[in-house]
Amino acid sequence: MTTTLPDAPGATTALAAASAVLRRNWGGAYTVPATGLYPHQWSWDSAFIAIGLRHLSARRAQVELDSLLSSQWADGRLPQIVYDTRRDDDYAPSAAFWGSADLPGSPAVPTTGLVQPPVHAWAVWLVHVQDLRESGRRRFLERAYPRLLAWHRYLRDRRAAADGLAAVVHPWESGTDNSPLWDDALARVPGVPRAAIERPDLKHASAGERPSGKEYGKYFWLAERYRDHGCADVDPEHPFLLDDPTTNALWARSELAMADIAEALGQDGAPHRAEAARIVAAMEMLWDDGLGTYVARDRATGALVRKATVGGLLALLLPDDVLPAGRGDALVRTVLGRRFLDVDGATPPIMAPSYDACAPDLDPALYWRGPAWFNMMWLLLEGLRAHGRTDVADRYVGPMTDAAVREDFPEYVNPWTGAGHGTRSFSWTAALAVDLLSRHTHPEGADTP
Ligand code: 9WN
Repeated sequence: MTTTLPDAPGATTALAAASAVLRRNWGGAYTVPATGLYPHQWSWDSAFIAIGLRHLSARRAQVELDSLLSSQWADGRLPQIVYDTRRDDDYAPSAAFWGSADLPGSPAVPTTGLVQPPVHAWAVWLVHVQDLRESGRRRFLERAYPRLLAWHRYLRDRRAAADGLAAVVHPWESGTDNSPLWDDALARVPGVPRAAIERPDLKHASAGERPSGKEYGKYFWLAERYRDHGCADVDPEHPFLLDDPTTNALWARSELAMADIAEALGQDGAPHRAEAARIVAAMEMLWDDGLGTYVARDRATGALVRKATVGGLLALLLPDDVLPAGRGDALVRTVLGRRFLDVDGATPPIMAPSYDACAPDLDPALYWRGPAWFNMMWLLLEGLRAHGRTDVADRYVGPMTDAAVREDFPEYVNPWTGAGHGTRSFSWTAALAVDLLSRHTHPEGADTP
């Protein structure tokens, strides 16, 4: 791969295009992921969006996170979706499906009862350090910290088993909805919900790029089951309960950010660092030495789901002094190896596929079963940098941001060609392009070796 960091003039054009997407998708208090396909606020989207927005307006980035944090449930959970009821016919399941107002402890705004991966504390920290003055002036950390504490407490008290790992109760909670990690567990889930299955998503992305009708039946059935048990995390027979590597790695990374936040507020960061170490130690149960990655575990059977997915690599975001000895190197080897970036291969991808490139059932256009996603690639690049591989990370910034702009900020891309799939003008693609272009542009307009 010869392309390296983008040059300054190219970056200026790309930044303008990405900023325009974020402006169009901004609704006054938050940014929708996409105006057609995803017309509400999504939890981990807002965190990634804020990471990009901080370069354009620290205030807007704070407002983005504030609005999500203010939709917190009494038990601390941050909801997967905060609904704009004016658009309730445009996405399914709708606010009417969840009826959150009838559920104990729900916030004043309509939301789902599910959650998404906890990347928020890290996003809050990155937004804070971007503009200390604006953060201080608006008391951003003071407001965010207690809410983040409650959020992490929810994960520990309501989602973690005695062994310390947090489980997801629905594939949507992993953020990697139709990942092959969930196939075997979903096989146990009935596929005929009581509610009619609406698919407004298919107006905005082709059926071959979205989860199937069969999967949607199971998604709705599971959501109904969780809702009908009050979203209370007390259903002993809930048929989908898996320890997710994405959720747990981001939880650990966010605990390190919580330590920074606590210390910036004059409080003790040590309990958060201990919590990160505790989560990482628990994640040993998910380590698959053969694949060189973390995998999922099905709580119903206790079995590991031995499939390599991009989410299994995110522990790379944790520094060597938190990871077990040699683990950082092992993860770097897997990221650069033939299952993902295949740096020594004949046709290396421009971005890491979401699923093992060596798996015969990889589909480069189908959602979380092969395409490359910008948030995951951004996380991998951060992880490579955290492990001293800035040289490698730099090589991907140009190709990745080029693909983002050329394809009109697609939701996901073919990892090898960069061809866009899913919806376009997708907010986190634009936001993370803003972040990469703002931080890693080559000032002279020449290639970096
Ligand atoms: C369900 C909003 C979300 C992302 C997820 C992505 C997709 C939703 C869907 O879009 O999921 O949450 O309807 O497919 O998988 O990661 O947060 O962008």
